[in-house]
Amino acid sequence: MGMVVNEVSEQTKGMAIVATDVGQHQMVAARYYKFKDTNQWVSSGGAGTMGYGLPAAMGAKMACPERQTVAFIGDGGFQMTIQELGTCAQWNIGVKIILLDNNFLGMVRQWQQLFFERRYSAVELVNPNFIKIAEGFGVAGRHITKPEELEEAVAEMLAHDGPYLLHVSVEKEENIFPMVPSGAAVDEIVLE
Ligand SMILES: Cc1ncc(C[n+]2csc(CCOP(=O)(O)OP(=O)(O)O)c2C)c(N)n1
Ligand SMILES: [Mg+2]
Repeated sequence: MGMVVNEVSEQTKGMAIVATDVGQHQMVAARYYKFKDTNQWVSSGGAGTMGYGLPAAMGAKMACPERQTVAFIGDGGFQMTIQELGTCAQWNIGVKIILLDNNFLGMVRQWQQLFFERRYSAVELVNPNFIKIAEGFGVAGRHITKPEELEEAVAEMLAHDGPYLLHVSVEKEENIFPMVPSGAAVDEIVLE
């Protein structure tokens, strides 16, 4: 995930408006995007409203149509407002969606792994074909699975005129740190 955010950061020179959904990808985006300006970060923070990422990115793009606007979204939260792809197509809202797909409700899986001895419950996702869904709504896109494809795929996405879905299959059980365990104080932060 970090590699993907880093590539987008490099190719947008740290100047894109960055929206996120909620979960591991949100923390990864916060860590690895090298922000160069103010008012670039559109995220629900600790409020944790899954489904926020895509509509938030659309609003930002409509307010600043001349700015490159990217949205980092997880495979779980994307499915909460995926129908907004139709709005993107209808009004040609040129948001660039980077779907970081780990086949899990990753943030919850991480907690179950670290604090409940990997007793996974209701965190594995059986996902639809996201590119076909985008196609159905009239939104262009591409699915990549290998690091070698990343640089060119990000360039293609950024050069595309109009909304675009870049579906990236990532490591399924990657963890993101630092994190503060539930009920713990900030000085009990877990670094790795
Ligand atoms: C509407 C809503 N339901 C449930 C949650 C609890 N929650 C926080 S992160 C998360 C998992 C998100 O999974 P995904 O969108 O795939 O992102 P990932 O963590 O895998 O990057 C869940 C279920 C939430 N924040 N909001
Ligand atoms: Mg996920």
